[in-house]
Amino acid sequence: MFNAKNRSLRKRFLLIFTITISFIFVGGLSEGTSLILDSNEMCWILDRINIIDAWEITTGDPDIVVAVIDSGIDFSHSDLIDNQWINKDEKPDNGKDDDNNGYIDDRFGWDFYYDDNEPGPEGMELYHGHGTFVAGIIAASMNGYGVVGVSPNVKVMNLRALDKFLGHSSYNLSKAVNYAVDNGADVINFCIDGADAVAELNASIEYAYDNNVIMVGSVGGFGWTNRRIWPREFIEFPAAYDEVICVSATDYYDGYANYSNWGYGIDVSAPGGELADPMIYYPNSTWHPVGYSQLYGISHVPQVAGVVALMKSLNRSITLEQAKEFLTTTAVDIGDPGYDEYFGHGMINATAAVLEAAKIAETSFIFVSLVAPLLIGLIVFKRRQLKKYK
Ligand SMILES: [Ca+2]
Ligand SMILES: [Ca+2]
Ligand SMILES: [Ca+2]
Ligand SMILES: [Ca+2]
Repeated sequence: MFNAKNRSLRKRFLLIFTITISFIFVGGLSEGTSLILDSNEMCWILDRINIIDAWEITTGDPDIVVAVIDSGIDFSHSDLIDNQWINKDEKPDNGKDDDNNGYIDDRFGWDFYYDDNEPGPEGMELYHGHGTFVAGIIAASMNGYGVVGVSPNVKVMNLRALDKFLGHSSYNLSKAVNYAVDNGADVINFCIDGADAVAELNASIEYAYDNNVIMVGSVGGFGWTNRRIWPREFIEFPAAYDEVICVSATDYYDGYANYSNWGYGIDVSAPGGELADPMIYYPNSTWHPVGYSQLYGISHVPQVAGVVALMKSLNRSITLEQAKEFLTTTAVDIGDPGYDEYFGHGMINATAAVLEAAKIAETSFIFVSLVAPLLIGLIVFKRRQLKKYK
């Protein structure tokens, strides 16, 4: 009698548990995001990649981290200040490596060029504009002013590896990649070309891949080079690695940007702007030392990295292979019909790609919320039955 009552209580508990968990997860997934968006924040590039409806699904999870390996980011910028990755286990300015990661006082990332703990501006150096611009394309805040990034709620890890002339050593790049992996990055953005595939960098790229850190890079190119005059039919490292999603740049009219390299191996394309009237045709983003600026040729990579960050926000375990599949199968075909050597599979479609990622997220939510509790219930039931007949 007592046992039967106990059993029915247990069954009832399992049922309530299952229903509650289901509502928590289904509720969490379908909850709409309130958008505080001013239409002036929307640069034309965001229309081209069809982002608006993706933001109804997610504007990014603050636990997702995109490492920007670049010239350093000015996080005192009011449109970026909320999205700075902070190494919480590291106490600043005490001269100690509190989290024991090999870097002293790396509260806000690391400067791999000067090998110090200040990756952002220490003065008014213009070269920090590059990294600041990239960070804004990824994650400028949706706050009603300035600009807005593709994934405005994720965090950006500031890893400076470029020198004052935006050049770099592949050795510093490899150290920055290792740092990103070891300190919790989910995505790495390379607005960098011309790296050498040295052994250290090969190993770091493999290390990031093995730890499911998704990397995005540029096919490469020089701003002043017209491809018709000086053909540049090759993909530069790090984008040339199989483990890095390779992105080419489009112009204002969705044509091929004439400063960009090309070649088979490009996965997708995204708007990079063009060498014409800057006020109309250049993408707009956050800048250092002042406010905002227009620049062509570097926005294509961070837009794709931002979309990958949105996908990871729905399900952190999404792999490179899945991210590539979602991006390439939903891309809008431009240029010659089908895959081509200028646009790869085509212009990214942020909303469609994020919807694909949401399907995976739903499947795992359904497993956790419905299937898993039922399985547990079944096991408990079977065990009790076995005990009864012993
Ligand atoms: Ca440290
Ligand atoms: Ca410290
Ligand atoms: Ca803003
Ligand atoms: Ca095509």
